Amino acid sequence: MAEETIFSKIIRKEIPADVVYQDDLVTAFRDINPRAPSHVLIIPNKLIPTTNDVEPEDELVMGRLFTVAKKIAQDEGIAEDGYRLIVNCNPHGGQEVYHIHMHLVGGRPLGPMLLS
Ligand code: DGP
Repeated sequence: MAEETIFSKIIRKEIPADVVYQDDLVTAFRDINPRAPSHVLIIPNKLIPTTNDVEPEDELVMGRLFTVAKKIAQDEGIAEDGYRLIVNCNPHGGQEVYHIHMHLVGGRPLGPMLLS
């Protein structure tokens, strides 16, 4: 059994977060340490620790991350200019919280993707 993270508490509204969207499958809230004017994390309500743990039965929820990212980008007014979606995996990917999350980052030119 995977261990819950602070994100499970955010989903259940047990700790405060700036939640911008929630439905039966996913929750989206503003990153506590924003790297750009818009920085939202979109997560499955179900605990999936990393992309290595995604199973075929998760395809619906993983697809929902993208349709919600599209909606939030529109709501934030950054869809036209563009933005970046990032999913980090494990230590080499820079993952800090082991509840899979998609970063939606935008609101300024982000430059080329960093590999360092
Ligand atoms: P990653 O490195 O991909 O695992 O990113 C984790 C992100 O989660 C990081 O940008 C900061 C954010 N974060 C961590 N703890 C909290 C929290 O308690 N609340 C919110 N809103 N964001 C958090």
